[in-house]
Amino acid sequence: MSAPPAPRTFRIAAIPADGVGIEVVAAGRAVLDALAAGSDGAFAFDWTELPWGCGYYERTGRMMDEDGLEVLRGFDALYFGAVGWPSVPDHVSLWGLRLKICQGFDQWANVRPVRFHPGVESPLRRADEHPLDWVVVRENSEGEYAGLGGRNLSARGPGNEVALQTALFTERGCERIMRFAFDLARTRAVKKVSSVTKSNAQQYGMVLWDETFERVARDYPDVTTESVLVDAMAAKFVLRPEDLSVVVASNLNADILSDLGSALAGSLGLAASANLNPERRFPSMFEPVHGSAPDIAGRGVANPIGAISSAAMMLDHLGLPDQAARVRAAIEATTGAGVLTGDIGGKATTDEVVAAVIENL
Ligand code: GGG
Repeated sequence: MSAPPAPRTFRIAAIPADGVGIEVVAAGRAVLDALAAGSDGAFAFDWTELPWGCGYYERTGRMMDEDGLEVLRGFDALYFGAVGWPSVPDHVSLWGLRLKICQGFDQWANVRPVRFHPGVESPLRRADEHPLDWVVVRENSEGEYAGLGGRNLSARGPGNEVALQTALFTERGCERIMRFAFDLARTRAVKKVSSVTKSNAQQYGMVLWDETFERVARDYPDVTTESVLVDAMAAKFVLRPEDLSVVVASNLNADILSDLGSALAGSLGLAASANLNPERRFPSMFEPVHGSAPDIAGRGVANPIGAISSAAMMLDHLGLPDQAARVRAAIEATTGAGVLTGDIGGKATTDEVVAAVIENL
């Protein structure tokens, strides 16, 4: 008789942070724990919850501990909620936590699938006629979010301040995210990569982006390509989404387009995201695309699907693709049965959606 497989325990740092982040991370954890409980001991999650976020900032003057990256470094993955609260300036909270982790751990590929769920009405008229499913691949380490620039008032006097916000495009940064997008496209039914540019107006960084895309594309002759201006791509998301498979874009452009994509799928509350360090030198971080939603925080009505789908992406990353597929199927069964939160036209609470997903596992 062969010995049973050794149990695999994954050490996960949970960082719920702010607002609905607290509710949706609890939701995702409940689903993953239910999955582990049903695995006959094959795998388990060892959670460490960290209290960082805007409340922590109000108490300590820091969004996370000074040695926060050292604390996180040894984990198998990070499970993040949402950052931002009206008491703390948004640029302080974002740079003090989420961007500090993404950039500190070189999580240079941000993968944001746009998925359409059964039972969820899309504002796109043609969503019922075409199977729609595409992925936004966001450059997550430089571009418009390089944090370069400064403000200067010097002798100009009040009302005359100047500010520089400089975008950084490196050939290496462009190339690695584009190769990632092409490799991803090769795993999909439609082998196509759409590059989002603005090189007509941004003649330095975006021209380097375009030239790198053309060069990288030559190594993937089996993958169809197109290069589309960001304004035209916004229109295409609405008018011709069936033409999309993998969309690769710079940090800011992809941030905007992925929100548009999830809104077209029905709600931002549905959208999942993985901040990957593909070389696995550092832990990767999984989080819903949505923010902290102070208007509904603490009421138990936040949509947990984005956070649970992000947990499914984490399962893929941890080498549990069958379990990830089970979670995705349970989500589809839940929305298909009409168990929906208010943002997608239903009346269910966060807990009711979580219970239905667990029931459907
Ligand atoms: N869970 C995602 C989140 O907390 N987002 C907050 C935010 O403002 N993000 C801006 C960005 O991702 O660029």
